[in-house]
Amino acid sequence: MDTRGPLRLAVLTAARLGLASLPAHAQTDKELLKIGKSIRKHGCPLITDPAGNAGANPVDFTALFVGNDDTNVYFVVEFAGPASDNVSSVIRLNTDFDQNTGCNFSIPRLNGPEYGVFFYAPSFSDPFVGNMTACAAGSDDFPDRGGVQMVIHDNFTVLSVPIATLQILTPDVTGFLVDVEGGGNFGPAAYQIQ
Ligand SMILES: [Ca+2]
Ligand SMILES: [Ca+2]
Repeated sequence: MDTRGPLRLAVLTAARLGLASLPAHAQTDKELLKIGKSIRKHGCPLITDPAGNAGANPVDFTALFVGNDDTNVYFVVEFAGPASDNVSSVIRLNTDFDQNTGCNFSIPRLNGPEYGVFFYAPSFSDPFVGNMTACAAGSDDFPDRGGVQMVIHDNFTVLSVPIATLQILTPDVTGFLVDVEGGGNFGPAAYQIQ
């Protein structure tokens, strides 16, 4: 299925709200939540997984939506229960679409990410964008934790990552393969920055 149409719609909606022209870091939680809700309402999920299959893990992933404007890529991660119960998850991004560059995992389909967007229960740690090219990522890999912003609402978490951060390792980035780890491994799926 071609998901680009609905995602483009999500982008247009963000632009109509007057948010696309804001510089990075200018979003309030309210604005980020508004963008996330719009992407979730008007877009199709890029990755889905059933609810109720995570066993004892408090993290039961159900869907990932992705959208972007000129400044940021937005990720909406949906869970079966309250998103505040998410202990630890990571969104991995293979920003050159090459599985032979980036981290080499034991799960072949997940090989090749350059970036990881790590996010946690707020009481545990703030989110950060890490450099995964050597399979080890830290919160100080990029300035200002990679510029990531996060808001948690009901059963979903919205994260924004500046495109400029993705350009640090992949200057000509046009999109990425994305997978989610949180109560299991989901994806990857391809996303083209519009
Ligand atoms: Ca699930
Ligand atoms: Ca790669």
